[in-house]
Parts: sequence; C-alpha cells; structure tokens
Amino acid sequence: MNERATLLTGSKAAVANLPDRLHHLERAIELARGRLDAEVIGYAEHVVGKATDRLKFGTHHSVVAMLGATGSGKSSMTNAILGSDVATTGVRRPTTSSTLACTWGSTDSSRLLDWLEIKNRHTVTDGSTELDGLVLLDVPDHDSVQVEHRLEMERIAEHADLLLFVTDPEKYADAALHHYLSLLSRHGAVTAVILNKADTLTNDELQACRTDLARLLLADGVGNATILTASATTGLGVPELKKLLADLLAQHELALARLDADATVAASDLAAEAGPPVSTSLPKDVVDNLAAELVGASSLETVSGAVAKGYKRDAASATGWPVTKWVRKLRPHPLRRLHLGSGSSGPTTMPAPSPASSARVSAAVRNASDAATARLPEPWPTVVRNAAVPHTDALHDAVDSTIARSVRERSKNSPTWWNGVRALQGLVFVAMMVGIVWLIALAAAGFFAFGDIPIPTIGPIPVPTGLALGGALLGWLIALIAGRFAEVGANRRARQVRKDAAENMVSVARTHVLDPIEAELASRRQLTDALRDAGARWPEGLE
Ligand SMILES: Nc1nc2c(ncn2[C@@H]2O[C@H](COP(=O)(O)OP(=O)(O)OP(=O)(O)O)[C@@H](O)[C@H]2O)c(=O)[nH]1
Ligand SMILES: [Mg+2]
Repeated sequence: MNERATLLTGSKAAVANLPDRLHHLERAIELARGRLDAEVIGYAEHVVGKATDRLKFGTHHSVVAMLGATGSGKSSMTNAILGSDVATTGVRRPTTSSTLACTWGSTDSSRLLDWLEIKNRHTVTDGSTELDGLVLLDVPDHDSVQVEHRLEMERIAEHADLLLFVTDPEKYADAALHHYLSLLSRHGAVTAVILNKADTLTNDELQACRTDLARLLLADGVGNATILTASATTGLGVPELKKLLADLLAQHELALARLDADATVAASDLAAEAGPPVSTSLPKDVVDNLAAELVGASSLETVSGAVAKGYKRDAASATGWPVTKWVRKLRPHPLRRLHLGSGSSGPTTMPAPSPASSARVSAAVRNASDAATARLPEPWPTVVRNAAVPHTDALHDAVDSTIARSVRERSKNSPTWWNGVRALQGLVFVAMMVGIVWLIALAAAGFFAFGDIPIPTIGPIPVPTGLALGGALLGWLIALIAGRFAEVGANRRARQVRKDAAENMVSVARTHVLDPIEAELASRRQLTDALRDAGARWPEGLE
C-alpha cells in the first residue's frame, strides 16, 4: 500500500493540472501533424479523446479491472470481494467471456458503464460504505484461444483507472502476463498483483513464489506494485485486498492519476520523436551565402552586360555624331530584346535557367536547410528541407523579377550630360550644314557664272569650308569623347545594377527559402514547448 500511495500522491500536482496538460497535448498534436510519426500522433489523439470522455463522468467512480490468465481466479476473487457468487466461475476454460461490472454504492454508474460498453452489471447495495464508488470489473482472460477475450481485456486495460492482475503459483511467470505488465508499466495503472490459490502451497513455497514474482515485476518496470498473496477459496488476503481498494478509493483521484500517466506517456512518446527541446536558429552567414548563390546561378552577369551595352547605345543615340548615329538603330537594342528597356514593365524575356543553374539553386537551398537543422535529428532535416525547397518556379521568377527591377530602376533616367552634349551636337551639326549649303551655293553660283561672290574668311580658311569641315570634325570629336564617357558610365551602371540586384537578392532568399525554414523551426520550438507543458519527459540526456 505504501508504495502505491507514493505512486498516486507523487503525481498529485500534475494531476491537478490535467485539463491544462491535455490542452497543451492537443496543441502539440496539431503541431506534430504531418511532421512526426502518424502512429505516435494517433496514440496521443486517443489519449486526449479518452481523457475528455472519462472526465465527463467525474471521479466519484473508480474503475478497477481484474486481469489475468484463464483459470487464475479472477471471477472467484470477484465473488470473494463481493461476498456472494455473482460472477460465474468454473473448471471449463475459459469461463468468463464478457466483462462483468460490479458497482458499490447508490450513485448511478450506468453512463460510465455505457461508455465502457459493459452490459453485465451488478450493483452492490449491502449498506457498507468503505468501497463506495468502486466499479470492479471481472474481465475475460488474455491467454485462452479466444482472441476476442484478449481484445476485450486489452480494451478494458486501456480504459480502466486501476488494474489488478490475478495470477497463481502455476502461471505467475507466464510470458503473456509479463508482456502486459511491461506494456502497462508506463501508464501507472498497475496497482497490485494478486498471487491467488495460496492455499495450494506451503508457507515456504508461497514465500519463494512471492520473491520470484517480485523479481519479475521489477524487471517488468512495475516494481512498485503491491503483491498480495491470497486465496479466493479460503478468503486469505481478501480483507487486505478490500482494505487496499478502500484506501485507494478514498483518494478519489484514481481516474485522474491514470489519465495523467497516459498523457505523460503520449507526450513523452511525441517528445522522443520530436527530439531535444534545444532552440535552433539560422547561422548568420546562411542568408548571405544563399543570396550569393542565387546571384551566381542567375542571369545577372548576362543582363548586366546588356545593361552596359544598352547604356552605350543610348548614350551614342543621344551624343553621337548625328550623321552616323542612325546606323546603330538598325541593330536590336540589347535591353529591349530582354524586355528590360526603359519604360518597360511586366514579364521579361530573360533566358530560362539552365539545368546547371537550377541544380546550383537547389543545392544552395539544401545547404541552407541543412545548416539550419545541423543539430536536429530526423525527421527535422527532411521536414525543414521540404519546407525550404519551395516551388522552384516561384524562386526563379522572384530572382528574375529582382534583376529586372534593379535594371529598370537604374535605367529610368538618362544622365543629364547627354542632353548637354546632344544640344552641342545639334549646334555643331547646324553649323556644318550651313557650311555645306553655303559651299553648294557658291559652287552653283560659279557654275552659272554669277560673278565673284565675296567669301568671308577667318585667317586663311574660308568660313563656309571652315563651317562644313570644322562642324564635321567637331561633331566626330564630340562623339568620340562622349563615347569614352559613355564607356565609364556604362560600366558604372552595370556595376550598380549588379550591386542592387545582389542586395535585393537577400530579401528573395529570406522570403522564398529562409522564412519557410524559420517558420518550421518556430513550429518545432512551439511543439517542444507544448510537449514540455504537457508533461513530456525526454529520453535521458536530451533534456
Ligand atoms: N484452490 C483454489 N482454487 C481456486 C482459487 N481461486 C479459484 N480457484 C479455482 O480455479 C478455477 C478457475 O477459477 P475462475 O475464477 O473461474 O478463474 P478465472 O480467472 O475467472 O478464469 P476465466 O474466466 O476463464 O478467465 C475454478 O475452478 C476455481 O474454483 C483458489 O484460491 N484456490
Ligand atoms: Mg472468470
């Protein structure tokens, strides 16, 4: 009794928080869905469902199930506790084929028994109060050829608040018994093992048997369960058993203690799957590395080359020698070909990513995700990678539109010096044309012998010739010098575009890859927090 009292009182604080803990467990289930093992999640869901249902029936009744091999004396012991032959006993094996419920006291247990799906019911109204609230179940065996008996036993073992295992000197070491004891050991529901048929042994034999059973129980993980030696036939140990039950019932917490233990098992199983509750964050260089890889795998180099060429061509159009600059317009504009020319918007016609650059992007995304989960066990590396490997098309589109935005932003305005040079070229061109027209007029006058027309000169050079030749030479010279400046400007603009795009690529990396990774890591953190609040115990060394 003392051991069990410890067992129950030990969980008192946790028991008081049961609804809270179930709430946290529910939250953990939601977070684990799609991430952790479906079977483990399924068990946790079952526990939450069972606990919610069981709590509806209150804690007045405590359901105590007698479990054991066929012929161990479960029905006989039930009768011994009852003090009358209600349960059917017999030598025919197996005897009990459906569970019998015996309820002590006048409080109605029918809804609870409906939930437990028990039809055979007996109410004890002998006026005694010490076992008030006890619902004692005489359950079919777990080891006969009747499979449905075993299934019924397992169902009851899962739903009862406390379990009493009944065994005898012949069967106490059976594998089946110890299989169930080990299985249920984590659920804190195994209360006592009754070594029945004590009347068939001598005192020494009984002691030896009891010692051996204690050793086996320890190995099963239920070393704190009470061993009661008893005999249903002679009544030996029956008063002690009734006293044990009365003491437990007085605590009115048996249902809560069982559900609490179940919640701990469910949360701990999820915790073992989820791994240690360590907080993880992205290493700082991951963002920069990923952004650099996105840039490296993109068409930025090609596009910035086109930016430089486009700049030079636009500069030449604005500042070139008017006589020859039209020739350039015959060739397609390098930026307009990519649908990136000034004033453009919407989708571009940048080259589709090559298989090599797609592979480089995928590898970079994988590296980022692996760096984020370096300290985490499976399934997190896989879960996070799946979240990080986004729809590749969306990532490529984002990279392209980032480059396009950088190009368009930088190409919006032409440099002001182009206008000055354009005006100057216009003037020079007009001067040249004046000179040419003048020369033509002079030639025509000579041809028609209009006589001598005075020609003004500047020094030795006649003005019309000076205008025509000087204008041509100056125009060509201006174009040449402007071309040199355009070269510098073109390189600078290409550099700016590369710099802008590289900077903006950080936010592409964040939005499309790192945010999903961090969201997954945050979910994991919430999950381990919820599990801790639900009372999970992590495997040794992980906490
Ligand atoms: N000598 C002796 N025989 C007992 C004792 N308890 C039960 N028996 C006998 O053991 C046989 C089986 O008892 P039951 O109570 O029917 O066993 P059970 O565990 O309910 O068996 P199933 O219903 O088949 O699972 C009966 O013949 C009982 O008379 C006991 O303490 N001493
Ligand atoms: Mg029976």
